[in-house]
Amino acid sequence: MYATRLPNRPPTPVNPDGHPHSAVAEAHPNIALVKYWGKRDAALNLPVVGSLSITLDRLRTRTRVRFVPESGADQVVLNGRASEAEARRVGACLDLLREAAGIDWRAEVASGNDFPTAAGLASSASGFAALVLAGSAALGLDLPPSRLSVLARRGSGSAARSIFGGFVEWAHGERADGSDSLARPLLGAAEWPLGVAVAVTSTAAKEIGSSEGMGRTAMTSPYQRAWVEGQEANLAEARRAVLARDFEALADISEHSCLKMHALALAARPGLLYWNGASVECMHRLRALRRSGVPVFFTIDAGPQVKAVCLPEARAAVAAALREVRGVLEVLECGLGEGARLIEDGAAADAER
Ligand code: 2P0
Repeated sequence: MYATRLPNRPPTPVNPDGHPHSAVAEAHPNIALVKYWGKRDAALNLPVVGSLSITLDRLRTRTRVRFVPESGADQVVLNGRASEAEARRVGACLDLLREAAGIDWRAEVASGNDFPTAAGLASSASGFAALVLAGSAALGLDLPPSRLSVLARRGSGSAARSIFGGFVEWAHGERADGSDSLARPLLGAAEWPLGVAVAVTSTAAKEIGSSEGMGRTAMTSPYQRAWVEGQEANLAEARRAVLARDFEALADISEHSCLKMHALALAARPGLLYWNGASVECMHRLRALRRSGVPVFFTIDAGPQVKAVCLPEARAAVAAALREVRGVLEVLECGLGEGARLIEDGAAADAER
């Protein structure tokens, strides 16, 4: 099993200068039910629309951040391999923490996922949520979750939501500096413990990343304005469904938001086609299940994996049905989980794998 879970507070400083220099955090991916697609500021990762998500339990990223009193480039090891491209993105996010702490030390970051990276399973969401929590604790910064959400957003938009567990809403915010574009928890995981079955239909990295896809969509899709104009009403509908624990209502609005996001992206030039044949077969299978009375709906992000969300008692049957679909490689079963948290440093060796 994993390490003992600690409350969400910085560890006791071990050095006389007031910070421990090293900390480990873990976080889970989240899946949007009302989608984020489009940025009002690409540099600050400010979205044009709010979004609403669920944080998963089983899939997780574990990240160790260690600051060393030297100048030079940050080192980032991701799933056991050094990555210069990630080092730049991670370093830019850590700069925000270094600035807050008044320190210019370089960082050594080791991060591991227990699920396929870059295959539409939101590894950047769990990754940047774990990074800012571990990094801030390593510097002895006692930041509230709301501030961590803003910082995680700078690394990857959807990471703002993985700071929290259960049902989460991320506001687009109004301010130019992004200080009001952060996530907040709506309902705890234990208060409506839905099940999720993720049908993996490809393990290849996607061809067009989300940032590029969003930019192309905003520039060329004729449906961009309708997408932005409809979002507030969709969010209100989903929020109501969550707070009333109304599964049918949540199913309707979630499938609508998913298909609308894909319609928007399909209409870009060139069109963004994130599905493969198995993705489409999975949607048909899940619709048939729902028609037969099984409480389940689908959602799909910027990749070919299909996420089936269901009442917990239906999860085994939903997963079994997805495993029968030709082209499904694997089905990952999860529930709803907690937000990002610190774990004991000594017990976290597998962040270094
Ligand atoms: C979402 N997606 O709401 C949407 C739906 C994919 C489809 O957030 O550029 O990796 O880092 O802000 O967060 C994936 O995009 O993009 C995503 P950046 P991110 O979950």
